[in-house]
Amino acid sequence: MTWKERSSMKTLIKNGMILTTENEFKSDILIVDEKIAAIGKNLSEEGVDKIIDAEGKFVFPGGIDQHVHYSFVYQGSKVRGFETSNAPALGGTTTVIEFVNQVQGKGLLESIDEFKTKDVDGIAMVDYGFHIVMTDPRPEVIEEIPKLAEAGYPTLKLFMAYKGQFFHADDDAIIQALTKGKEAGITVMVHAENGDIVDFLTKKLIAEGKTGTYYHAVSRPPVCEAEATRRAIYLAEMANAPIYIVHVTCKEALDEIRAAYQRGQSVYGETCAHYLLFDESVLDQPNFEGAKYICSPALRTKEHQEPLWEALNKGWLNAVSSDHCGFDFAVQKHMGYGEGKSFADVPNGAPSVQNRVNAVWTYGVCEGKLSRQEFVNVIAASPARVNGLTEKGHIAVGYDADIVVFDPEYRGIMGVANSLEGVDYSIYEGMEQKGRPETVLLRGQVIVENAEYVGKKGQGKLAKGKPFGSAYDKFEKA
Ligand code: DUC
Ligand code: ZN
Ligand code: ZN
Repeated sequence: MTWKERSSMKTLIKNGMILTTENEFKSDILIVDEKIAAIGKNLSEEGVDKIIDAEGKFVFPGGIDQHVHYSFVYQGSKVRGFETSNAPALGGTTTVIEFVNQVQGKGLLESIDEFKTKDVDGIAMVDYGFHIVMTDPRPEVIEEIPKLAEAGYPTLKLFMAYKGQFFHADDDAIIQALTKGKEAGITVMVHAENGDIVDFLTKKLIAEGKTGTYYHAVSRPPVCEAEATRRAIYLAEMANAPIYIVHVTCKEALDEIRAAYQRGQSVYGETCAHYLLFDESVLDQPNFEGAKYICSPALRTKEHQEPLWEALNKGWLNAVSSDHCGFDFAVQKHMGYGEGKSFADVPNGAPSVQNRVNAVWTYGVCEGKLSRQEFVNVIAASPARVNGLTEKGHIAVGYDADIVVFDPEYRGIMGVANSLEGVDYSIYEGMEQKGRPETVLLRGQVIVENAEYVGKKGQGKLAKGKPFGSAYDKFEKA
């Protein structure tokens, strides 16, 4: 074998039903090294190193989870990090985008670089990108915003909630980020909850002795999300910039997004699998077990779920993310349960990165709420476009060979026993799962085989995003 032959690895996926956002068709896929090289029927097996039989299987682009927290710290407690990023791989997600908090006193890129060097390089098992969370909007930091685009990080997030925490952002910071960001095609994202309302209601509930986990939902009702969503939309209109609302949960916020969308404004959002599948009743459990479902925004009543599915169908929301945040239940209970403690002391977050794709398939596609094309759109294609990942999220020649071969016949039960998330519980415990990723390829390399993770630590690479992602489609590009 010559050096040239050895240096190129060929894999053939045969006879799978390929899913795209537009259609589905039975075909073979030839992968050469990291890229999809050909798609067609009866592709030649000559010189092929590995053949994957996908007869009877669906083949779709590796999931892109644009909303994960592997670095989140709350009152000194830290989530599980990238050492557990084999969990998304097993669940059919090949790229995650992490929210990195800007360290106070440091720059935006400096904060990302520090986290990347210390906690991601040599560890990540799927590809990754970063959204910086601006926490310290000094003039020189605002000036730095366009540099994010050059570095391959074309998004920036602000937390309208969490009053009193260092990462809370006021309207001034949002206006400045929108105005500066649009110069360079940076998409500004917001966690839209009115921090003052949450603060006011939390204090009131605690003074009334209402400290149990259910009151988390009472402390941050839909109106507090709707108000912040509306405000963010108007701030974006004033700045003539697009805006992206993360984890939309309720009808009232959707009303604001839909109205803006219909006015022609560039407003998009995502929801998360848990808002589609769970309602606030799970917060009301004995032994503080409801803490497992304390995430923000809070879970809502059931009546909000159908409008969220509808919004995904209509394109007012264009992604289903996980908002993965892996705090142990033991930590949540320790922090929030007992004398002088309350729901407000519980670190917020739901571990959910592994089950996102399976949950949307089982409870979306199999229940007739999403077509298979919409499924591909919300779990991979649209997040790729929003984040400028122009070589991911689609099965076509020239794209990264991030591919899931999915067995639709599998039946199983989700839960912590099958989880690689490294957390001591699963919000999906005991729920039925229909179908599963049988083989997963990351840039042409098999990282899941026979539904077992077989990849290597450090195999994940930085996936740089291009500026002017799809939230800018209605704008003239600079
Ligand atoms: N919400 C959560 O539930 N966890 C992390 C951060 C957030 O906004
Ligand atoms: Zn958030
Ligand atoms: Zn989040």
